[in-house]
Amino acid sequence: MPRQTRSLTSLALASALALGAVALALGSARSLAAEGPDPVKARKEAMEEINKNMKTLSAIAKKETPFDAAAVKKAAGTIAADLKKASTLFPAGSEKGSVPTEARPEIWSDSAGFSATMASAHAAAEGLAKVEDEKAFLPALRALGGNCKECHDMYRVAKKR
Ligand code: ASC
Repeated sequence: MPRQTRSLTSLALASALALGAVALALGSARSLAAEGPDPVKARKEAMEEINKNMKTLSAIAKKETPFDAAAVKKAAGTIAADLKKASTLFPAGSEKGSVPTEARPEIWSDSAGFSATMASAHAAAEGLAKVEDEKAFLPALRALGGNCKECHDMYRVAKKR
């Protein structure tokens, strides 16, 4: 094969491979969008993990379990990570999902306010994770609980009683 033909052939081959890779990438992006986790489900899972870890922390507050800085760090660190994750799980268009949601429309109409309360809750969880002594534990837990409540009061549908 003349050298020029050979380089054209390898160019054609390289282009075909590159196009194939792009097609594969697009295909997997599309199936991710179609089959990827529902943000409503994912944010509910994050909130449930937060609730579970809040129970661990409130048991310490109620002296049902002894204060343990490592346990506090683990629970509050998990809550902080979940809050960070959850704050990305309210994209435009996720007002409804495949499961019922208690998210209020204010999350999207007042997204700056929503982001600010989420950021504040996240900071409170990080602060709680840094608590080393028992004296600082209750105030830090109350600060986080206050943030949870504030955000729920403004951005979560009121529970029926
Ligand atoms: C929790 C939980 C909440 C908050 C809130 C704090 O453990 O499930 O919704 O704490 O009660 O005020």
